[in-house]
Amino acid sequence: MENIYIFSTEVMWSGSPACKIEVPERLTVSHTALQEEGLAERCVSVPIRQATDAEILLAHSEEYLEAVKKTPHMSLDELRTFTQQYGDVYFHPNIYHCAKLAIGATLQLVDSVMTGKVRNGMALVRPPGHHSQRSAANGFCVFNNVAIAAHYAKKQYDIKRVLIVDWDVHHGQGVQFAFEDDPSVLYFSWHRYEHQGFWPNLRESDYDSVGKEKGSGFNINVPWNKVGMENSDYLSVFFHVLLPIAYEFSPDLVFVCAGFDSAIGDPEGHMCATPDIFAHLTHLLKSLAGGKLCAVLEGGYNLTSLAQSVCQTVQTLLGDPAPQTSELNGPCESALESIQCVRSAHKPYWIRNGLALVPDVSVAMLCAAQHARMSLTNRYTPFMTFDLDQCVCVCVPPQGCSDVAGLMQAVLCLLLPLAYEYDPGLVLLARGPGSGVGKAAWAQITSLLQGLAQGHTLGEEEAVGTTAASLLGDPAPSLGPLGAPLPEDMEAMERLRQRLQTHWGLLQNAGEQMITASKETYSVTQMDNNILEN
Ligand code: Q6P
Ligand code: ZN
Repeated sequence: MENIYIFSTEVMWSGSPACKIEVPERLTVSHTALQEEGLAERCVSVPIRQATDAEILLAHSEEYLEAVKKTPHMSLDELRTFTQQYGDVYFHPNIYHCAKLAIGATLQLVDSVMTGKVRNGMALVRPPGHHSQRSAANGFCVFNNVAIAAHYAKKQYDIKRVLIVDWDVHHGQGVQFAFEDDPSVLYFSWHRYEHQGFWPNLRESDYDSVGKEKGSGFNINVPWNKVGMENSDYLSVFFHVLLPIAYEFSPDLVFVCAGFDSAIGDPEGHMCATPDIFAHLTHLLKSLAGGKLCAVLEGGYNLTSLAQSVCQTVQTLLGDPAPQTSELNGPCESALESIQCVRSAHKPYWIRNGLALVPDVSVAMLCAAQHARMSLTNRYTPFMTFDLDQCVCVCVPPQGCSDVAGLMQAVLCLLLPLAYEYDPGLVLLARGPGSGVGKAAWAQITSLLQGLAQGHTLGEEEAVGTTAASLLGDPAPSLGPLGAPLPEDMEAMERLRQRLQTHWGLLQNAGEQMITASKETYSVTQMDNNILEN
């Protein structure tokens, strides 16, 4: 099984004076870069097709489809008038044709992934889709490629839960509106917002739009209220917002609205995240849904940054190790504020943390050995250490390990942030005897940690089978929807997170006020002290 990419060779409008950035070169530079990096030849190329009317109608009204159908026959004047009823979109006589191919390519990708022909893939298409609504074009988008594809996948393959991750720098309000009251589709978007000062300037793009009715809790907006967000800010949101919820949700299929205007140098986004961050974002998402991931191009207007980001994404989809991260620290103040707001808006629905973690043990090997020796009587059993000379030792209580929900929340909210910031050269994986960590959870942990140390991971003991499969790039099996961890585990983890966040910025997920309030609520127990003294 291999990865695929799909490339629409049809050239869309060129040189439209109205639109200086959404240009055909976006596709050609991406494609050329994939060829030059030797990535294109490692992919399976799948023929594209046109979408049918019935498929378009999965997300659009009949009136709107009929109206767009007329555009190829319009005069330039008529096109201009037609265009003016929508926001920031430019109709060209050829765009209806291209839009049908963009959907068709996306659906071919879904079919290839769902039938197991390939493991995952990326569709390089124009025009993009995430702003398009039931009866309206918007923001360069005619039809909503990903919304149609999500409907299509649910219908065609009897899928129960779909996750859509929109890392484009603009809010995909079209996708939000399409699934707002639908609990079977979880939509996540981060976007440049600046307190509603940035396009599309919608009140509905803020963190408090969490979904409606039955879909409450299934819409996640992370507004960026400042420009200049960096790798640490993006990772923080993944660790403290998206991944904990996504694991609890347990999707059967993941879509990425893969816009790269969230990368450095983009004239729209004005963000500072580097192209290699997309390797990590991709890697982290590959652990969900048994690796079934469909990335679909949206924005990205700095041609250099775009091409590099596309390569990072495809390379990671192909299973190459993600590049080493460096200089990670905590999120900036504004990002932290957004994270805190989203987390509290979603508290009623999600975000349940669990378990405990031991920091800062220079004699971690001793500690690990000691814990292993005492594993029958000791409440805590180490399950992993990393780096040789300055180890960090993470421990989980035996009863907590059978609680997969708690274990995974600890991994996502404590272990990953800490590990990413620490930036180890080597990851050693060890499951102590009687740790209680099940095979599936272990595979997940192994797979997630392979985003570190350029994938240099050493496993050991009887977990060899699971670890080896994961090291070979087999997707970790899904754990299924996770329930709530034990309350005492949640408290223990929150205490430790708070204590450690002064040294590890990536552990931060709340502002000063919240930290102080929680400190009063929780007192340090003797058990915690024992662990820390060890
Ligand atoms: C940006 C429109 C408006 C400027 C103010 C899938 C990709 C995108 C499109 C952004 C449209 N700029 N008049 O769409 O999200 O990158
Ligand atoms: Zn965009």
